Amino acid sequence: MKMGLVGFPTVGKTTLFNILTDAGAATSRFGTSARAESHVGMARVPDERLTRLATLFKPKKVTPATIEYVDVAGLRRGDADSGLALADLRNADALLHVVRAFQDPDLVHSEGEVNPARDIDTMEMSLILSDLDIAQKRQERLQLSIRKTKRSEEQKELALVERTLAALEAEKPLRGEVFTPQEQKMLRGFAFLSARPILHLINLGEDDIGHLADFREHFGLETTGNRPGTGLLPLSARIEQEIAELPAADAAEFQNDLGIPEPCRPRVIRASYELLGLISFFTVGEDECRAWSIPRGTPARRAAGAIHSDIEKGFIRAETGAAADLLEAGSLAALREKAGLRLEGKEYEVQDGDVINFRFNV
Ligand SMILES: Nc1nc2c(ncn2[C@@H]2O[C@H](COP(=O)(O)OP(=O)(O)O)[C@@H](O)[C@H]2O)c(=O)[nH]1
Ligand SMILES: [Mg+2]
Repeated sequence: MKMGLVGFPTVGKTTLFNILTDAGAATSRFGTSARAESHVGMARVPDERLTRLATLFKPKKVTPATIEYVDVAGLRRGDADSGLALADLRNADALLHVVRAFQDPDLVHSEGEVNPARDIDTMEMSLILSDLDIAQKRQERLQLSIRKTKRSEEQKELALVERTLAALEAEKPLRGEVFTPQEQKMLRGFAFLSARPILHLINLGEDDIGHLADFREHFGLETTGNRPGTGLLPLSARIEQEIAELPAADAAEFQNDLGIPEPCRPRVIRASYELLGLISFFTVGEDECRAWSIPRGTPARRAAGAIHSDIEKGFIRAETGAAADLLEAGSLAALREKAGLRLEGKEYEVQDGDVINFRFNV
């Protein structure tokens, strides 16, 4: 799964991208041009359960779940090139919007004075306008083509496109609209950006770090997080970057002094995972302990496909237990003895934290 970082220039996107992925991309006080290349990096999803399973099995290899982050060049309003940056985002499954809340008199903000609530609305509006453009073009084409041939599929699609247009013209992001699975399939090709779930990261300054707990009231964001498919999370990229560069003991002390309960890296990655609607199941053994990502609600047989299509095709049963129970029992044998392992069929809905051994025919 892929998350795209969006945001105005010099708001801290690349700083954050580096914290999340260790990719070491260059930050800039001047903002990158819209033609600059995007950075792509992988983040390992921190999972206490996997760490503990690994101490139990001592495998040769421990493989966490991952999320891909894409840091695209900053968007400038009215910039003809911003279409390019947006195009880069259309492959992303969800968006991470970095919002500047830090003050820095030497660093001019492209949107004027620092105002996170305004930036969030402006960014949403850019996404809506870009989708509107796509929907209008499609509407015109469909109308032309229907005049010639009157194909019923095209008429169905036109009705759907017009529904999206109505929402977009009312300045409503598409993530708030309800579409049937069939409609979602029809819409997939449009890659509408306002339909993506979005996580707004409020990048606090050194002076504002005391507002980690009350940032909503402080910046007038009381209701923003209640919008559909929308998450909100405060952090200070600059401080986190400094913490990441310190030796572990000093880092913990510095973090404590500032009143930061937990580093932002695991918080952001976990929030991303949640926003993407993902859960993890585990496979365990002496060779490898591994976390696998699947969308919440995935039946066992399809979940097997995350590992290999042959296991999905030849699926017989899923021998399943909970990681917490396995950790408590101390071994698979002990868990089996306590009747903590069940045989589940293909329709079983895999739960977050399941440890699964798939039985299959090849
Ligand atoms: N004062 C301050 N500066 C920051 C903070 N976060 C990022 N910056 C600075 O803003 C500039 C742009 O950061 P960068 O991550 O390249 O932003 P991007 O253009 O959004 O990718 C760099 O000089 C950063 O050091 C912050 O929390 N406080
Ligand atoms: Mg950048």
